[in-house]
Amino acid sequence: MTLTVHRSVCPHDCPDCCGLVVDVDQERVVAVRGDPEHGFTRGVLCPKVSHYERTVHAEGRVLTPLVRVGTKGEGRFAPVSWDEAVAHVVERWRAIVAASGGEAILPVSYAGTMGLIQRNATHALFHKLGASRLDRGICTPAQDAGWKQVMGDTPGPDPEEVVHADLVILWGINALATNLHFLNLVKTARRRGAHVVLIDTWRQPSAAFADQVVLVRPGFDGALALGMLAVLAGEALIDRAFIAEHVDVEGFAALERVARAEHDPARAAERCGVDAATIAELARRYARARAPFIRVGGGPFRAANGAAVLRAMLALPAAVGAWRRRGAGLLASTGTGGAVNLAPFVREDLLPRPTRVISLNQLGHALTALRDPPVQSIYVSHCNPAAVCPDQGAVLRGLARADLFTVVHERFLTDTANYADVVLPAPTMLETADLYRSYGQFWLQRTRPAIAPLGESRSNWDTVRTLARALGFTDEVFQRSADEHIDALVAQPSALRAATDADALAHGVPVRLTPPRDRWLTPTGRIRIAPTDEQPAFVLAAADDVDDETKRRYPLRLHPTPALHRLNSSFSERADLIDKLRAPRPTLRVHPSEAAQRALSDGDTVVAFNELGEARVVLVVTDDVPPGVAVAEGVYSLAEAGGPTVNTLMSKRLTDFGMGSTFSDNRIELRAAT
Ligand SMILES: Nc1nc2c(c(=O)[nH]1)N[C@H]1C(S)=C(S)[C@@H](COP(=O)(O)OP(=O)(O)OC[C@H]3O[C@@H](n4cnc5c(=O)[nH]c(N)nc54)[C@H](O)[C@@H]3O)O[C@H]1N2
Ligand SMILES: Nc1nc2c(c(=O)[nH]1)N[C@H]1C(S)=C(S)[C@@H](COP(=O)(O)OP(=O)(O)OC[C@H]3O[C@@H](n4cnc5c(=O)[nH]c(N)nc54)[C@H](O)[C@@H]3O)O[C@H]1N2
Ligand code: SF4
Ligand SMILES: [Mo]
Repeated sequence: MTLTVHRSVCPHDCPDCCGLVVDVDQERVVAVRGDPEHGFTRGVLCPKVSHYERTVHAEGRVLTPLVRVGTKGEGRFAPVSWDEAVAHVVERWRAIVAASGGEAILPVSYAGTMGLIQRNATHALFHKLGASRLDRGICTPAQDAGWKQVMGDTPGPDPEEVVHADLVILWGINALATNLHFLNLVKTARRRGAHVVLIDTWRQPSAAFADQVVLVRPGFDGALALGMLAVLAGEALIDRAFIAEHVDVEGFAALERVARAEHDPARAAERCGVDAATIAELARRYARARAPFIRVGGGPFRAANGAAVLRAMLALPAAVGAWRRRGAGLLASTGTGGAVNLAPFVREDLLPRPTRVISLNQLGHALTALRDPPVQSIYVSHCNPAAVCPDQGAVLRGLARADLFTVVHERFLTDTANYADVVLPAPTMLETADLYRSYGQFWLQRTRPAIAPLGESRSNWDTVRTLARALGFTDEVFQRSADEHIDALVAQPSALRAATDADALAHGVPVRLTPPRDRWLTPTGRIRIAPTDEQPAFVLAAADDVDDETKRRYPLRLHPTPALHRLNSSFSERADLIDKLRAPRPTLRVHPSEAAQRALSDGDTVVAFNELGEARVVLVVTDDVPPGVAVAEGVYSLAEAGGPTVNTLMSKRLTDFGMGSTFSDNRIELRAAT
């Protein structure tokens, strides 16, 4: 056996963005290991990716183009050549554009791969076609919007500095499953004496690594943050010198007044469910810490008041002047977008006119209700909307439409691919070239294929080029290979890359970005705490704002959350990982009192329902979840669930800012399955 060794990067939607070392024996990947020379991930991988060769060479890989021979959803296909598949797609698209205009076509893509080239490959083509545009805001745009309102374009703090923290607050993040390498750094900090607090709605698995667990009422983190601020203000724990120098003084004073007048610990406790003494103690501990580091996840911001909640949290590091101290601050996303300007690749200028924008969170509505023109074709790439979108009932009704022409570019026959008219075969990241930046650390890395694309699979970008050629598009953007685009992208100047070694980057070595640390990238050059136009009352206005009748009918707040052995809907091809899941079938975790009230027991198959639909789940009765909350771990396929999943219970409602999903903000009721 003659092994060749290659460097690569994990492409999944995970803040860690691990560096990989790949062993190849004659076009067969035999091992995937962590890259010990990667400064953030240091040779460690999660259990999903440490045997990625099993995914690359999985039996279920789609290796040729396919056309549907069964009914939609059934997943019966026959192989065809690329030429036939492409001719069929182009013929249908030309007819649709001629009859209804480009907006009748909608590209649907998201985070199956995070590589900048493959993830953004489809934009130029669909801009050129004049298609409808997708707003991809299924993940954390409300969090991003809240950050932007307060911190502008300022990058987040460096997660590697958390080892210097003496207080770490994991706020609505399931780090054991979702941010493993950061959690390892938190463990180091803890060994050095840091106090670790977990603030969540349930005792999730990361609680094992915390000294203190604070359970908050879903949606009321803003009330908790303002309660803490009221204590800081009342007990003279605010860093006035920092405020005077770095913060919008009037805005802060306004928020402080509101906090003191309306959010004293007693009132905050009533709202957020954390007792007043704990709020006060947490505030004092925060103020007295030398280096308090807050790491937030996604859960608290996938709610109607998502952006407002982050704004309230961001008042805390400003109040105590944490930002200027090593190992302190608040990390939501590292904000490395400035490292690579994608405009020359995405080519928004190719749009003949500004076409309509459709939210990925409202895909079901778009496919079933939109007119002028109705959506007549979708092109799905690195996304599995049938499994991951809210309002799943509408999504599946839409995908089942006989007159919807659906093209899916995929590695596996996913729930979405099963509804396709045409499936095109996609490679894994080990078969393509790309450039990776992370949203959870500050490393940038370029990759080249470790093996050739398996079977007839073609990368997202090569597929776009194939389609562009067949459509007669001759623009230069479509002429260049992925590597040529990467060369051009990294040749552009960027402040974050100013100190990086271009040669190392070119050779696939992970390189460190250096974000500016000396200023606030806001319009005023100061941290902007309380936007005068959207006053602090906003924090509570939208928290759990449903009427009493709805609360009575649907008493449980549903919290979907990732599973350690899945990455969103990915990895269902892996029997070894399914065996490791906490449950092979979808479960719902509830408190013993909730089960008892409904005469339900642990292990029962139950129906979870609300006005949107019904999903069958296996009940797990546990003290880890407080009354009033129901936790659904992991994304399961329709086949695994035996029908609709909990996504059918999630509404298409959007967040206060950023058009984000409201996955954490849905109510349900349970009954025994008959
Ligand atoms: N119930 C529930 N629903 C959720 C969530 C949850 O926690 N629970 N999380 C939500 C969140 S936060 C997110 S971000 C979304 C994620 O939603 P998605 O981004 O849709 O989910 P993934 O499973 O990461 O990726 C989708 C597909 O991309 C394919 N893929 C991977 N690489 C490539 C490639 O190079 N080319 C092509 N063409 N395809 C590729 C994979 O095979 C996979 O089927 O899900 C959301 N939905
Ligand atoms: N293993 C694995 N890793 C993943 C993923 C995966 O599917 N599997 N998905 C990836 C993706 S796309 C994303 S976006 C991230 C998400 O990673 P996380 O942010 O860690 O996960 P979430 O489930 O979005 O939210 C974390 C916690 O927020 C809690 N929560 C919900 N509502 C509230 C609230 O009102 N207040 C508070 N305080 N907590 C609340 C949830 O109960 C949950 O425990 O993980 C990424 N990494
Ligand atoms: S999923 Fe996350 S932790 Fe696992 S290998 Fe990929 S980047 Fe690393
Ligand atoms: Mo996400």
